[in-house]
Amino acid sequence: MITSPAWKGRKYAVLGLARSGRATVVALLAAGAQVTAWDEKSEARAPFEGRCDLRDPLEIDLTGFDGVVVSPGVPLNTHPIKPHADKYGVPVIGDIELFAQARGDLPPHKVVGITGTNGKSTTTALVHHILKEAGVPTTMGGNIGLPILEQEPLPEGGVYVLELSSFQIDLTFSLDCDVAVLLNVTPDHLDRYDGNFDAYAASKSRLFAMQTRGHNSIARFTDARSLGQFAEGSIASILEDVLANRGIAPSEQANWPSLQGPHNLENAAAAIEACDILGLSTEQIREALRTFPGLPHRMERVGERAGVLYVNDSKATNTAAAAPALAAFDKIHWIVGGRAKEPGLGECEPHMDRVTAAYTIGEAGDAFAEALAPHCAVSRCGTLEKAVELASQVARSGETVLLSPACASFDQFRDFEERGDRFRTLVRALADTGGMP
Ligand code: UMA
Repeated sequence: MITSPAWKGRKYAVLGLARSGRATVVALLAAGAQVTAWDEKSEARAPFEGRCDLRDPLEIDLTGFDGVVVSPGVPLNTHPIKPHADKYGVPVIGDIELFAQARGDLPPHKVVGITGTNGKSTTTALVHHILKEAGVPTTMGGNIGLPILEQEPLPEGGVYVLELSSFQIDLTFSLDCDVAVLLNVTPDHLDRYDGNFDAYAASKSRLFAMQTRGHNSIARFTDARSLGQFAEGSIASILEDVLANRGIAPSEQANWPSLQGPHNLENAAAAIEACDILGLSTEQIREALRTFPGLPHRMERVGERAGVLYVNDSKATNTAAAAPALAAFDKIHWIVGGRAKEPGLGECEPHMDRVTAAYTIGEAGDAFAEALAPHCAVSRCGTLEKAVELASQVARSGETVLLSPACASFDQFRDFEERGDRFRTLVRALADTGGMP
């Protein structure tokens, strides 16, 4: 666990007791802080019965509190906690800010922070993989895997690789990344920014604003320009220039099985640059690009049944993220829908010639069905269960059943991971009845 003596005797309220909130309470209690914790769900509160004061921070006088630690899933734009804390002058922070505060007590280390609308998880996992293969002590966290405070501190010389969502950056104020990466910014999560794309982009660019002079930033030229450039005094790298500058030819991508598609060339370029800055050799980087195993829920080949390939791309939570999966396969039976982030087919539209049939699910199912009707056969399925069942009956040998929903999962699932896990289970159940290997 990562904790800090600086929290001893301080008072914190923690709102939200899912993964990040739970880890936060445990780390604060271990440091000797006084904690008031709350989650609207009683089952989330239950593990803390008798361990800390369980009261809703909205209902209490926050005088004397040092911070309200809010989970990234709590919508800051609409939730009354922010104005309530403001009334008492108490900062609203997240677990990444607590990590930033704890850094001074950790053995000397570096932090790579990676944000962007799409590609964050792949790039984070890839940087982590390259470092690990090169023998550097490393761990990854943030918007991926275990919450960062739940992890063991790294020994001296370690590198923390953090995937950071805009929700997490909004709750972070002093994270000075040694290397900060902004992969891209396209419309996403706009419900959390009152429909304002500039506010969402500004949230992402704060990762650079928090850096001190001499630290490194990496972004695409267009995003860096539109976001008001890099932090003053940072050492800036433009993503478009990386491959030429670092001696790795774009044609080498053919040797990286889990990094196919143009979007992954950009993700790889960001990882190459970050690892180069951290002092790794081109040979170390090149070797690890070859052995990167890829991520679950990201164009994950779940199996084959009767010659039909089943692919779990549940991580595609907007149309820009789903488009590369559509571009990667032919004769697709596309399972799409959930909670829409934007109207229409967006960046998926140019790939409609690859879709044989579509199976719509979730809140946005009907809207997708209408948008898709001119392009392919559409079945309004409502649920993932129905969609998998129907697609498995219709798809023929050589075709692909692809879950790449282009939507958030929150209308029907806890998160995209639960959605992808359910898909995998459903596909495996088909195997039990139909002989999938
Ligand atoms: N809650 C309240 N009151 C409210 C609203 C919520 O009590 O008004 C409670 C909920 O009941 C819930 C908790 O607050 O128990 C919210 O938790 P959470 O949704 O933040 O869930 P965590 O398990 O803590 O997961 C968070 C990130 N979730 C989100 O950003 C939505 C995880 O990112 C992250 O991996 C985890 O912290 C560990 O650090 C997931 C995600 O879906 C992968 N991210 C989004 C994405 O990638 O698109 C941003």
